[in-house]
Amino acid sequence: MDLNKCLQLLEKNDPDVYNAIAGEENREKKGIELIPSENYTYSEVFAANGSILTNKYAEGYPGKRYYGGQEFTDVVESLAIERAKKLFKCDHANVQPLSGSPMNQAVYMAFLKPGDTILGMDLSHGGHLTHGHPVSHMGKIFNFVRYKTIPEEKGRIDFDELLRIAKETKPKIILCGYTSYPRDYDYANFKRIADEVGAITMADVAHIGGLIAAGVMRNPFDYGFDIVTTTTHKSLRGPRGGMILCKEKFAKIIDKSVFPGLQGGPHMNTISAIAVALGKALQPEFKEYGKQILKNSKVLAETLMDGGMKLITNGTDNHMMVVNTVESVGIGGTEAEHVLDSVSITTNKQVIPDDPNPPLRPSGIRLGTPCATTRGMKEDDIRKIGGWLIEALQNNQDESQLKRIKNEVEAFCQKFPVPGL
Ligand code: DSN
Repeated sequence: MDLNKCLQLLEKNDPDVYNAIAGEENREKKGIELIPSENYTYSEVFAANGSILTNKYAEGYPGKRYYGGQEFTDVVESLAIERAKKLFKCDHANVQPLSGSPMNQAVYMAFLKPGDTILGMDLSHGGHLTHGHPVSHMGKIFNFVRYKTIPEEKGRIDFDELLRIAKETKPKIILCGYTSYPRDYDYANFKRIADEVGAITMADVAHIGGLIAAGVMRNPFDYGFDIVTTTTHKSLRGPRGGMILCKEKFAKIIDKSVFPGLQGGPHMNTISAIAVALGKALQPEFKEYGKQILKNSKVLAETLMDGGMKLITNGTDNHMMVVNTVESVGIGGTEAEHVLDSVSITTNKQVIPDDPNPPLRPSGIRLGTPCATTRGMKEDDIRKIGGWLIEALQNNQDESQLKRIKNEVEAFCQKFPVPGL
């Protein structure tokens, strides 16, 4: 396969699609991505993801497929499984979920009947749509009961209250995990409460999978967790996909729930690319990468707070932070996202705990450092980015200031090539 030749053919035969892809490449190069769930993947991942494995049906699992011709698909899926088990120190890995939502859905369907109860984090406090928001199908099928954090106390979770709720509602699963929570979890306390009420423990570490793999954040399996789910394209830097990791006693029920329960043919090109990314995550450099993400995140949080920005929970222990833009500069998250887009800093609008405003017009933005770190940016670079971000938000009506900041951001970004291209 010659990927350059493939691109040349695309340019010639479908210029509309080619030009959109080229436009995105240029956008990713010229500005700075601060969306905490994104990353720049590796050249080798592009090669595997765009490979001939796209052609292959492989329903089933290595050694037990429903189609012939599986000698190579079995190799890549087994590699992905073995690497995932080693990285996350677990008994079993299912690498077939197409992405984050189906991966969580497959876990719920494995253990619960419609109407059963799951205890999960409130969306506005950092939980994910699949953790029980009413707009998600999951919220319609299962009875989600939500717990909250105490933002003023560094996002602490009140475990006495959690135990009270768990005793009252008798959940089958106690779920911790998040999409916009800037702290780490106290897995030991979740496990203690789950044991007390006889619930399964599940951690959705989609955002911090790479940081756990790098050994710089806590691993739920070290605290006896039953099930861990993670996406593969965030801090793990792989292709877009999901994984369910679990104890051996749940291996069969999880595999059955993914296929044939929820999905058909696995995307073998993606699975081969997951194997590649996990191979990279096993290298010593990945540990350094994880450490640098956290250092950069701390520095960004400090720079923003020193510049008068109000951060939810007053800081961060992971790769992300949430800024209350209404309190900081008097504009909502949607407007802040647009202002920052106009200076080539990409962020995403974000609800804050118990946000009085709706998700499309929320009170904050969410930021993170995996992308900047992948591009080789270190603490001093992050301070500059934080400075531009504050300046842009504070001068959000001043076209000439915004133009100057955009020029400075784009000139700065040229010094940091996007890996993988
Ligand atoms: N969209 C992901 C995120 O940005 O956190 C979660 O689904």
